[in-house]
Amino acid sequence: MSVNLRAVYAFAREMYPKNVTTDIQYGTAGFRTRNDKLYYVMYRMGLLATLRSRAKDGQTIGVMITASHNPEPDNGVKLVDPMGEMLDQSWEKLATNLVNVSDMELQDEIARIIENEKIDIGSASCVFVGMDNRYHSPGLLKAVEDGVLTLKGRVKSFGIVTTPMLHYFVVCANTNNAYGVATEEGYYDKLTTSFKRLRGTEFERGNYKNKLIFDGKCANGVGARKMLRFLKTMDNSLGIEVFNKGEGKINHECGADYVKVQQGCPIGLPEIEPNTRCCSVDGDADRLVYFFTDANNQFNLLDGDRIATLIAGYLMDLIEKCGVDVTIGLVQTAYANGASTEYIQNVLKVPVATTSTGVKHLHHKATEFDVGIYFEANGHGTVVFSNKARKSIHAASKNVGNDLNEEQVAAARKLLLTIDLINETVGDAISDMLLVETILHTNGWDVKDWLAAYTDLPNVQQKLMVADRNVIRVTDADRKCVTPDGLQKEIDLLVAKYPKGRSFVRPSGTEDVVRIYAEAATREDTDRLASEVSLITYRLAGGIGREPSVPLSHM
Ligand code: 16G
Ligand code: MG
Repeated sequence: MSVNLRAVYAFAREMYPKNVTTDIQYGTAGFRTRNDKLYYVMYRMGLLATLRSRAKDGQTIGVMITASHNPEPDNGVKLVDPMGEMLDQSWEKLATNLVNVSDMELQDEIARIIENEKIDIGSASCVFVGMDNRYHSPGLLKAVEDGVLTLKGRVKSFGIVTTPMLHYFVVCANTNNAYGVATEEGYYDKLTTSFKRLRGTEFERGNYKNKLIFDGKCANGVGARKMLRFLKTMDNSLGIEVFNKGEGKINHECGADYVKVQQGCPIGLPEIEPNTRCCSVDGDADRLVYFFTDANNQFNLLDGDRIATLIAGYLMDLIEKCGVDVTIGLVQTAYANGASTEYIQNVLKVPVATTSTGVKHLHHKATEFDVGIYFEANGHGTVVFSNKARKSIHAASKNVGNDLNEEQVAAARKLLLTIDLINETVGDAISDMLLVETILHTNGWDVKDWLAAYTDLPNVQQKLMVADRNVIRVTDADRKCVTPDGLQKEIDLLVAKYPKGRSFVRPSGTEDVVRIYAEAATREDTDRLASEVSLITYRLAGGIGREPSVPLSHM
C-alpha cells in the first residue's frame, strides 16, 4: 500500500485547520479543552494513532473521545495502547509536538515520526474509536476517523461507549479474544457471568441486603446509558434501583466527582431508608464512589480509599486460603486519606506505595506486585495480576500437584472468577461496583460494617486561581513543592501546628487551577489549615482575584 503524505496537509487545510495559537500538552487526561478548539487535535490524533498502530506491528490502538467529569462544553481525547494501558510516555511527547506544529509543518512532523520510529507506513494498522455522549462528540469522532483514513489506516468506530469499555475492546482485539469478545455484549457477558457465579443463589447474607441505589444520572454521562443497558443483562441477582434517569447537563450537581469533592448527596436522591447503599459514577464511568445517609441524617462517603481497602482485605484472605505464593501491594496517591494508609499498613499489613496523581502512574507501580491494587481517592482504580499470579492461581484451582485440600481449591476458583470480574485494563465503575457488591455479600456486610474498618480524617480540597499554575512544581509524588521558593517551608510550618495535619499543593492537570488538599484531626483544624495554605500559596505563587480568607483561630 502506498501512502501519500501530501494528503496530510491538504486535509488539515481544508477540513481541520488549526484554529488556536497557544500550545497545549498531552497530560494525565490526554488533551482536554473546549470542544471547538479540538477538531484539528482530533484529526491529528487519528494520524498519530495510525502511526502508533503501525509502530506496534499493526496491533489495535484505541482513541477515546471524552472529557470525563468536566463541564458540558469541554471535550477531550486520549489514546489507548495495545494492552489497554495509557499511551506510552515517549509517545505522549510525540502527541504534544504533533498538535503544536502549524498546518504547514504537519506533513514534515509526520515524516519525522515515521523516520525516527522506523515505521513501515504501508503496513497494516487498526484504530478503535469510542466517544461519550456529549453533543459535540460525533463531529470530533469524524475528525479522528478522517485522520486515520488520510494515512490509509483501518478504523472501527464503537459509537457511544464508556472509557473502560474501549480499553477492554482494545485488549480483546490484541489477544485474539482470549480476554473476552470485543463487543458491548461481550463486555457485559464477561462481567455478569463471573458476578452471578460468585454470588450463587443466596442473594442476601448476614447484614448484606440485595438493594443498591444507583445515581442514574452518572453525571448525566455515558455511564448512565450504559448502566441502564447493563442492568437489563442482569436478572435479580443484583437488586439495583436507579434514580435520576432524566436528562440534564453532564456533570451538573451529580456524579462521583461531585459527591467526593462536595462530600454530599447528588441532587435528585429520593427519600430512602437510612443506611441504604448508594453509588455514583463519573461522566465516562471510570470512577465509582459509594455513600449513604445514616439514622442521624449524616452523610457518609465510601470513596476510592475505602474501595481499595475492601478489595485488599478480600484478596488477601483468598490468597492466604489457597496458599499461593504471590506478593500483594496497594498503590495510592497523596489524596488518600491518612487514616486509610495507616489502616492498610498497620491492620491489613499490606505494603503501600504512593505515586503522582494520574492513573498511568498508579497502574505502572501496581504492576510491580503480583497482585497490585490501585485506587485514587476519587474512585478511579482496579487490580492488576501478574502472569505468575494468574498461573499459580490457575494451577491451584485445578489442584495440579494434587496436594491441596478442598477449601484451598475452592478459594483458588473464587479468585479466578474474581479476576474475570475485574477489568484490569483501567478503572471501570461498572466492574468495580460488581466487585464491591461481591465482597460485601461475601462478608455479609452493610455500609456501617464497611465504614467501621477505620475512621477517615476530616479532609478538604480547594481550588485557587493563579496567573500561571506552572510556577508550582512538585516532587515526591505531589507531596512537596519545589517552586516557588519558600512555599514548601511555609506549608511545613503550618502543617506542624495541627495534630495529624497534612497538606499539599499541586497544579491541576485538567483545569487551569491550583489544587490544595488538607486533612487534620478535626474539621475545624482541617478547614483552617486549608485556608492558611491557600493564602500562602496565593501570596507566593501569584494568586489572582480576592485573597483567600482564613477563619479566626478557635484557640
Ligand atoms: C484525570 C486522571 C485522574 C486524575 C485527575 C486529576 C486519568 C485517566 N485520569 O482525570 O487519574 O485523578 O486527572 O485531575 O489519568 P487534576 O489534575 O485536575 O487534579
Ligand atoms: Mg472519568
